[in-house]
Amino acid sequence: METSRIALPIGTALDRFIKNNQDQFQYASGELSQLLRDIALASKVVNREINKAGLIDIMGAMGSQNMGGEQQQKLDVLANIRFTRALTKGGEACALISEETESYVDLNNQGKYVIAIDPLDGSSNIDVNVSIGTIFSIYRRKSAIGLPITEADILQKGEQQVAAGYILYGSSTMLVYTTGHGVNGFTHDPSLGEYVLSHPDMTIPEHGRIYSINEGSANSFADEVKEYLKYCKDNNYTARYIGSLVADFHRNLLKGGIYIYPATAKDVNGKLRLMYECNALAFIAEQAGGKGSDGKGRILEIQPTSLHQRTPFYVGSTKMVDQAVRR
Ligand code: AFP
Repeated sequence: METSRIALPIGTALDRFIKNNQDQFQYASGELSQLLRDIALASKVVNREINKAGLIDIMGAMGSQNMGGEQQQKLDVLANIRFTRALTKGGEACALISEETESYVDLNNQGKYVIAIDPLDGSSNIDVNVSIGTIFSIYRRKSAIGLPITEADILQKGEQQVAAGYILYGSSTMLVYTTGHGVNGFTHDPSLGEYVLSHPDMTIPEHGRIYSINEGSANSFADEVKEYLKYCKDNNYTARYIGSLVADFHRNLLKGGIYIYPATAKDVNGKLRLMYECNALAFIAEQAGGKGSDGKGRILEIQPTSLHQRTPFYVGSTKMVDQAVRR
């Protein structure tokens, strides 16, 4: 009997993949690899906690609000602690921008990287056992090591990202990331406690038939957005909206589609955050052959002026984004 039939290969574990591909990275000194491993480890801890939600008292609201004035959930706070702790102890990051903290956290060390993170995105879905995610962007600091962190280190354009990724806590848990050399996806094998390469070299179809938008706010969309939605319906596209950005984005990445969060009467600049939601996903979309736009131009070229800046967001298959924003 062939040995492979009694011992199937497990594939490439994330650690091995990161190590094998370290040379692709312009500054291949190992810190970025370590940073990705720190994030992966923290995500496994968060994943473990999410899986126990419902059994222990970690569901529901904290009774406090985050920077956007939204109710913080206990798991938002817990995930923020887990990622902050992993990145602080790792020593590779000098500053952390998070949805959950008003100002950036100066990690006060010799780290070369600035991290922007939404530790737990889609928090309204936590209590109802629907997919949620983590989104992260990694930048190189601009100031010299040893000097205080400056605004130029923190407020960098998305095109300056050296790596970005997300973790999807879904029917399985996946980590998807790019260092600017394509996009690769890893599925968590709970029995091994490892992320294993399951989606090598991911590409998004140039065109798709899925549109993802919260149409409940349609009355206050701009006419161009209403027209695009009519176009989608006239062409028998399919509507899919989970309300967890990572999950909606991931599905559209695999199947082809567009995710839109436009300006609304309530959120005149859109709801989503440029620095720790849109930049990472726009970078991944581009690396997979897709596009990310604010309706006027490339998301990655926007110069942020504040940490929690919001932006309208159109992301996904190139032809769909072009069609949606040309109106
Ligand atoms: P929360 O994490 O605050 O629930 O926001 C989730 C999110 O930023 C994104 O994941 C969703 O796609 C979007 O908001 C959903 O917003 P609406 O409920 O307004 O559609």
